[in-house]
Amino acid sequence: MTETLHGPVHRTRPTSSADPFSAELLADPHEFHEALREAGEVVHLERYDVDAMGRYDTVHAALTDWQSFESSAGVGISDFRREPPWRPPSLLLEADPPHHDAPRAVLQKILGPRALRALEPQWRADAAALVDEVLARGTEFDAVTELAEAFPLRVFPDAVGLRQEGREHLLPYGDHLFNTFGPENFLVQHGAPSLPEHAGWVNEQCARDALAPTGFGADIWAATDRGDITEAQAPLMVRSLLSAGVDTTIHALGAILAAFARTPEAWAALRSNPALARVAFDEAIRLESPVQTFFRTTTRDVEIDGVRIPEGRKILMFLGSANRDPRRWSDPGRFDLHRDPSGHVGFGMGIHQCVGQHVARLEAVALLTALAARVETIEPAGTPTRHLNNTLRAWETLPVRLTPD
Ligand code: HEM
Ligand code: OVM
Repeated sequence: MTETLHGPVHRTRPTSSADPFSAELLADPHEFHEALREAGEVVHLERYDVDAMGRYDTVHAALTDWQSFESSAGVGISDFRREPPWRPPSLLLEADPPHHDAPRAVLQKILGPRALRALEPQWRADAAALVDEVLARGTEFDAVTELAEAFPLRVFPDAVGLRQEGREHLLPYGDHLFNTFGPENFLVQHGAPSLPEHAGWVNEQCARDALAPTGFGADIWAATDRGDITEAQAPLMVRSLLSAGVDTTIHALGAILAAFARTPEAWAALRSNPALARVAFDEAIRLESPVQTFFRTTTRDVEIDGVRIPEGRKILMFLGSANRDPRRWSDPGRFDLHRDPSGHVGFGMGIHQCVGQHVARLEAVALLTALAARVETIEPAGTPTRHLNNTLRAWETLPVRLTPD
């Protein structure tokens, strides 16, 4: 803040009339993000009367300060203090300490790197089998359906312990959920009629006796036997896996495959050094930010760069903009396997940082390693099309041509 002889200077924040949830800006947000970052640390969005952050430092600082920027009033545009949430709030995503602590500790252990080591050999074998099957059918196809969707759907529902019947509900449920973090626009209206059937199935799968005796779901229920969480908490925690664990990884894989298809030198680098798969995953998350935005709510008056934000305001944080802020990243629009993408906020930051990121990373590394072992080149075979979502950045179709070796 600027000090003068007369005391602190209070600026009025810049404003924007743009609608970040319009079809136009969802399809192509980058110019808007740049304008947002250039306008200032905090920008008022007139259309929704919320405040927005697009710079890396500001977003990072707010994500880390959970005491001032809470999640329990909802991390979508809806303010749970004023309107009832459409589903019982998540015990992770939509909770603050101390309520957040126990569910977080339990899930963190179940989804942690040590626990996942047991799954790794099977997931690598599944990835190799999928790549073989896909290549046996042909070398030109839609990478969204054949790879980005097919692989997570092959491994994740089994890892949770879901039954076979009804798995087709997972993707539309997640897609609608991520839409509901935004305003009640065309996307929410389009998905609303079929929500009850998807949500009904998802909620039924959270019961102890609906889940296989082993898997992430059973692990959550086992934590109730130890008294780490209550029996009332377990189903909502299983719901978190089914809410956050499918669409996110599908769109992350889409982002990775699209990045490689348009950056042949990166594919060549991965081929000669498959250990680059991990950095490729995080670089693609930084570049594309499959989860573009989340809100917070101020718990007190906060002052940022001389601008006062009152208590109880909804703040829209643009993770995707922070991840391409030239103040933090050099040549931010470039997919570069030789940069260090760590510190990106594509998984958030602080106490809510994605608890499923090791699952997502393992899926991506398994699939990329299997592809790199069998495929010499990957190139675009047509114009990819976007799938619009109020929160997610996604491909609808991604036509590719592969050259197997
Ligand atoms: C939290 C992104 C995969 C479960 C988050 C957050 C982000 C995120 C940005 C922070 C939300 C916030 O700060 O308000 C992603 C991306 C993924 C991914 C980009 C894929 C590449 C997964 C998977 C799972 C999962 C596979 C489950 C297996 C969760 C849960 C939370 C969370 C439960 C809430 C954690 C908390 O509030 O403590 N994720 N996620 N995510 N993620 Fe992920
Ligand atoms: C949850 C949840 C739902 C959507 C996203 C998310 C990205 C978590 O129900 O806990 O994290």
